[in-house]
Amino acid sequence: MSRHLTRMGRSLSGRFTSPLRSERVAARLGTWLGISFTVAFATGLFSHFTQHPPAWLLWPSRPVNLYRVTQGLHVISGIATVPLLLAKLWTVYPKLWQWPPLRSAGHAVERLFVLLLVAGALFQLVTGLFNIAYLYPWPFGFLQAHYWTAYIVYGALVIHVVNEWAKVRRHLFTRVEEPGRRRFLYTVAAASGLVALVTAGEALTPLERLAVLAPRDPDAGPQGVPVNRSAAAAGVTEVLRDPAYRLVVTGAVRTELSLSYADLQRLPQHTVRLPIACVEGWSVECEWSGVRLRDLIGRAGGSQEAYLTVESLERSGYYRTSEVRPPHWNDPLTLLALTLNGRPLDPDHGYPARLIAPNRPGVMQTKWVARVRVS
Ligand SMILES: Nc1nc2c(c(=O)[nH]1)N[C@H]1C(S)=C(S)[C@@H](COP(=O)(O)O)O[C@H]1N2
Ligand SMILES: [Mo]
Repeated sequence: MSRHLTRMGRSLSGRFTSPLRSERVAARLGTWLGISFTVAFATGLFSHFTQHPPAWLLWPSRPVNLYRVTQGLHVISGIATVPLLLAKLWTVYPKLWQWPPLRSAGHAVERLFVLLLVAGALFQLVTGLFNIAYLYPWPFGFLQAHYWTAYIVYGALVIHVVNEWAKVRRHLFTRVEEPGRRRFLYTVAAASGLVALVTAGEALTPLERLAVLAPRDPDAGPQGVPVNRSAAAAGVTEVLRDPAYRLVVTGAVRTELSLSYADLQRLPQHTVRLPIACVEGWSVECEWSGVRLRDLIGRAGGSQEAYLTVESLERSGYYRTSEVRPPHWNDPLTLLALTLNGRPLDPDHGYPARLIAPNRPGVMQTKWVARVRVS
């Protein structure tokens, strides 16, 4: 019986033999994947802790473009991983038909981790791609699922690398001699580079024309800047027309402020160049002008160590408020902006006033600001 099964297993795996498959090819692809996953994991953690910092963490407001760069890298490395992972799976999947499937307890555990790694990696790529396309065809929250799965995948990856290290080391610095295999590797690398390049355009303005895969054209939208959530989608079109608009600074202050749009325009105005860097990967640098947030808090008499909550006119929605900690709001570049590229903000960009601060994800650049709470 067992001999029969062994023969069946062998003939199954025999069916998948291709001269392009070899340990050396698999080791090469595995190394590239190790790099792309490490970049995605590190930049993903960076993005997570930027958006959900523990209470004590004061991340800096400089370099101005840091978040723009790391989040661009996150999306680019994720996309570059797709061809690599498909090629790697194609190279090693005859091993999945290995017989007997479990040789020992150790072998069973090893295979369980490989299963976790493959399933988790596919899950990360699929959810990530759907997210940057703004599609959410699933019942779970993207953020939590993508965040926690990252630990599982990276943990399983580390275990896999430890298990395979002897093999990888043997092959890493040896040339792939066979021309067919070399061509296969070049093709995979080129596919990976190509998808990375056509995505990079949404984050890097000089490559913009190549951004054929990007769901957001960096030029499209009112005032030449893309919009994720329009005024209509946020349900604020009515309130924006309200002449009774006031910007209120309240909470732990000496004097509460209540400023009309005209009052805001009469305060000292400053102009800065700062990017909007969306977590979904697109980014654009724009020119903003308006009132420094630190001037407002100074007028209200708030402490320099205060934490601020910026609140939108938007009634509900995940991004109607954001927290601004001292390094960010004390930075002279941080504005409550009234204009974008030389014109009053379009309603879709946050008229009457929006937050714009350096080294900060787009989701935390709150639009339609009506209140700043000091605590
Ligand atoms: N009140 C509010 N502000 C918001 C959002 C939102 O949904 N509500 N979306 C954020 C996101 S995800 C991004 S990327 C930026 C985009 O700014 P823009 O539309 O001016 O390009 O606004 C941010 N500010
Ligand atoms: Mo965003």
